[in-house]
Amino acid sequence: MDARPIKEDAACEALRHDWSRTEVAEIYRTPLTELVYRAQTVHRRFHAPDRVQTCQLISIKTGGCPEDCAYCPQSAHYDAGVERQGLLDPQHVIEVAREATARGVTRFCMGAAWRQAPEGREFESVLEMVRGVAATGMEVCCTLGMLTEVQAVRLREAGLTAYNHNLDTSPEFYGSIITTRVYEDRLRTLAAVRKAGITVCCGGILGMGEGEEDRIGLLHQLATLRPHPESVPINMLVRVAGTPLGSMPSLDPMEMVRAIAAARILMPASRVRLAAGRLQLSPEATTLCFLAGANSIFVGEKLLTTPNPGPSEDEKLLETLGLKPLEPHAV
Ligand code: SAM
Ligand code: DTB
Ligand code: SF4
Repeated sequence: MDARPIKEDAACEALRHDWSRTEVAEIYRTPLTELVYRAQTVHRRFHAPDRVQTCQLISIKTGGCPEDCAYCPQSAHYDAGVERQGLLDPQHVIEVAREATARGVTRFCMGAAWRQAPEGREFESVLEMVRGVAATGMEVCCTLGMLTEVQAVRLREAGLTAYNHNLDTSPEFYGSIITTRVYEDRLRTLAAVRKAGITVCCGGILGMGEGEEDRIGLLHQLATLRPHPESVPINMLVRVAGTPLGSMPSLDPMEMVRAIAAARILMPASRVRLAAGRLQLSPEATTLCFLAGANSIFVGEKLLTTPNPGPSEDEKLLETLGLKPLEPHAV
């Protein structure tokens, strides 16, 4: 490897936040081999090309969510057969996190099927989980729905390092997927997270029936956030029976490759995560996603409620490709 990764702060000048939608469209529509070549070139300037961060998810509160996100098996508006589960016991969550560190996981993400983070006893329990997970030395991420500025500060004080809150799709397509909140609500929570000094994890979902223009619109929104989200999850829709998107036609995996490559070029210093949907990708398509600049995956048998490739499958893939998990603390 002749290109040394450069540090994020040193590279800040190279980062642009003023991308026009036309520029994003031009990048997205570049012939695929050229696009992947450009993305890989950028990737090597900013990141160690042989490292992939492994992150683990846990659903700390499952199902019964009042929002109507059309993709989501946890929405109370649909019956996707997800068993509801109240907030887990903090000690149990901390134990699962400790086990994850032993497997080389360096980021632990706690997800809750809430419209917004609650106040009171349940929020205190989440803070206890954050403190316990932070003590393992892993990056600690939560995704709890909308947050107030005060809640964001309290999470930061408990040791939260990242908050996941996805924009999901373009502003134009958003209303076809979710009616119980608006894009602006998402942006407001993202601003509260930033203000509290927590890093932002923000991305979207492909394969929901959106057009190419919507994928471009999502990338444009993400790449014009200032600063860029430190982590950008690109999810491929997991089609769950019982949700309105349960029988969507399958997405061409090359759209995942294009979106990841474009994200890498637009947000060079960010960690781009090949998130949900890996079970629907062949090893070859997954490899192309890594080549396009993805440098993080979720590991473990389950995402929040849906299956994910198991540890043996992932270990085999990473070994075949010669990719190594990110070292602890080497963020
Ligand atoms: N309730 C919180 C919220 O929506 O922000 C946190 C949990 S929610 C399950 C986290 C993210 O998971 C969503 O923003 C969405 O991007 C992703 N997600 C949910 N269901 C999915 C599916 N079926 N396929 C792919 N991604 C999905
Ligand atoms: C993200 O962008 N994807 C993860 C994480 N952030 C929270 C969630 C994927 C959920 C997939 C559907 C499920 O398992 O319920
Ligand atoms: Fe609720 Fe989050 Fe699912 Fe939407 S994505 S229904 S907010 S759990």
